Amino acid sequence: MKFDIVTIFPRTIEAGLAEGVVARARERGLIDVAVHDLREFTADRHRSVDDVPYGGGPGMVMKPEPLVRAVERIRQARGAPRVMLVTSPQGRAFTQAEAVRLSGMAHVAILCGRYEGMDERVLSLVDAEEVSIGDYVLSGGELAALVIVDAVSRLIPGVVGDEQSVEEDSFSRGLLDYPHYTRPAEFGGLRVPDVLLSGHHAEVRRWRRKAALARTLDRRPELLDAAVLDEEDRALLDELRRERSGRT
Ligand code: JD8
Repeated sequence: MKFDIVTIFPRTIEAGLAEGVVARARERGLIDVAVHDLREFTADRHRSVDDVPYGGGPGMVMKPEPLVRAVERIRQARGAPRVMLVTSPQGRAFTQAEAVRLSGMAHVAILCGRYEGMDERVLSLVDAEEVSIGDYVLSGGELAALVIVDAVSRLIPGVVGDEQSVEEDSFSRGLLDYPHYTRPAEFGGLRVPDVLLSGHHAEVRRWRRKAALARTLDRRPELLDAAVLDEEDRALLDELRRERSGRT
């Protein structure tokens, strides 16, 4: 899969791709990420990428010309991306479902915003979709682009060593993850739950499923509406709801 990222901070993007699962996928040729410095597509002596907003007001706006030229270069040199994304607080939510959709695309480009955002015309001119990684304010789109590349890359076969762990990732299953423990069996006065030391695989599975449901009920109850729950899950959830409502 090919990714192209356009940014005024190419070193931020390269730093974010330099280690871990994504770095290894890149080395192994499973993903091809090209990072483009927006300033290389400027035409003036000062390499300006921003200008004052029409209508006045605070801050600066990203000029359209360098962004459109960068996209034209990507299309010539790397082929036309199937999806063009602009990271923006105004975008629709980037979710695991969106990551799955993008992982089926051969080529995705991401334009990173800065300042107050981009001249609105860029979006229609390059046929871009605006996406947001969450309801908090970032200083620019670079970290959002890294989040998207990370989430999408892990879904490409071979990128994560253990395919089973990708399938079991909490948002793939629709529930939060269960608690994890490793040795020693007692640490800081806290013991690992006995069932995990018991070797009873069916009991372990049931305990983990219940713990995942309990956490989801406590912290993200809205996830339960969309989660795929079997008969046993519903029984465990009823048990938990009864426990929490004060009886037993
Ligand atoms: C792109 C500029 C900063 C936005 C003034 C501070 C995504 N989930 C997300 N939160 N924030 C962003 C994001 C923020 C950005 C840009 C993405 C470009 N800023 C600006 C307008 C108001 N600030 C994001 N994805």
